Amino acid sequence: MKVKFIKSAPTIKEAIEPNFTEVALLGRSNVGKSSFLNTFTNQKIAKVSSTPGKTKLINFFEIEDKGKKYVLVDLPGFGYAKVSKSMLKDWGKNLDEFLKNRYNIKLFIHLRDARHPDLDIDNNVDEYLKSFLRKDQQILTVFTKIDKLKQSELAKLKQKYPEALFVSNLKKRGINKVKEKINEILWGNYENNQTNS
Ligand SMILES: Nc1nc2c(ncn2[C@@H]2O[C@H](COP(=O)(O)OP(=O)(O)OP(=O)(O)O)[C@@H](O)[C@H]2O)c(=O)[nH]1
Ligand SMILES: [Mg+2]
Repeated sequence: MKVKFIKSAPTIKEAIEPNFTEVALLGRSNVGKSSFLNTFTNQKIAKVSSTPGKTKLINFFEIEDKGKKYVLVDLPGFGYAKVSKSMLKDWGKNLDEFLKNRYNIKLFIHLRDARHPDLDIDNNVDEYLKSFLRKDQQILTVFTKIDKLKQSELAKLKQKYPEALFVSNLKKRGINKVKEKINEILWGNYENNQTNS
């Protein structure tokens, strides 16, 4: 996998041109989004910190995996510690418009903390995304910090969320499955892709 940092945009207005298929990465602040980016890209590309709410910019990365390119959009973490009903309030109207109108986003990756799988704020985000999800878009839930769970707890979580993926950024577990899943969602199988292009 090749990774190229493209840009940090302080606001949506400074987003890059929507020329590539995009994968939007979102999650509650402190969920391990920056850590995930680092393990995913195998580079120290994002700052990891113990002070939540560090990442305020929208970061664009060009990913080349198995000869295909997509752009990973790292969105600011939302709502640390406080549960808010409205994503609008937390994230700002601009981000709301961006998420709804950015037609080249084909996949939303929603990171959730395996230790706190049922937070209102995450459920709200899920509902929010589903409220405008188009037919050509998907949501992939990825639980982080699975190294903090007992085997039995992890088994339970997997049972409850059969569609989700499970990673440990710390132990570098489950990351390849996420890559494979992204490729599968974006490009389907090779034959399909050939006939479409
Ligand atoms: N045990 C464990 N800790 C993790 C994992 N991923 C991240 N952490 C820790 O969780 C804390 C937050 O990680 P970050 O990657 O900075 O989280 P973030 O979501 O980018 O946070 P903000 O940018 O501050 O919103 C750090 O102390 C990380 O070391 C994981 O898979 N397992
Ligand atoms: Mg971060």
